[in-house]
Amino acid sequence: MQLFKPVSSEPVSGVPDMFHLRNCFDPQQVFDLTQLVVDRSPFRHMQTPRGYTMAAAITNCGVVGWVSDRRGYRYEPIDPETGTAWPEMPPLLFSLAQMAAQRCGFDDFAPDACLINRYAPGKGMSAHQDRDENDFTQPIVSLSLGLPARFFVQGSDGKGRSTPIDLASGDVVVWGGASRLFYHGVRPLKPGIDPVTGSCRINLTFRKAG
Ligand code: MD3
Ligand code: FE
Repeated sequence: MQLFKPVSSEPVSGVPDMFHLRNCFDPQQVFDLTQLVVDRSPFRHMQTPRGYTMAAAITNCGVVGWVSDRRGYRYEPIDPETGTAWPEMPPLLFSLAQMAAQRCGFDDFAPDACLINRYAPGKGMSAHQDRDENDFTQPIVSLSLGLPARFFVQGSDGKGRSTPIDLASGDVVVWGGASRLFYHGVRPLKPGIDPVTGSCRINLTFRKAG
């Protein structure tokens, strides 16, 4: 079985080294693989270091998973909720992420972490950088499932005008290089019903953490 549908990768105008690959996997197949992860390490709302509760529910698969609590943000090999290792990254998802990266010029991407975010209607993610990984030469690959979302990218200082990107179920975004440390976020989700996920959006981000 092959998950990745060969597609064209469009450069995102105004954002260097960022690519949008539309409709490049079957959302039902990726949702089913995600469910296997969620059955073992359920979605939960983590606390931020400042004591807020994150709007998106999260879980992880892979050798390490991203966690947030009063002590800070970091990657951990053990799920703090279950006390055991995070579920294995499904090999089909690993190769989907690797092929998408390859298509955008990032060879040999070998993600060891996949952060899975789930958004309910009205929920989003405020502007932030992804900088808890050790090697910023490695890209990040994002898969969108379910309800559509408007994503924004703001540049390296988090100031100036933001570029909107509309993401649909089945879309992939790959970024690295000059845009790797750009500020970005997700606008609050509009309500709706998706045939695969129901009334939510799920995003998987594949990272090389270690
Ligand atoms: C562009 N997730 O988990 S993924 C995250 O849709 C996160 O759930 C969002 O941001 C989501 O950290 C967006 C797409 C994305 C991620 C990181 C980027 C785009 C980016 C970093 C720099 C520039
Ligand atoms: Fe991010």
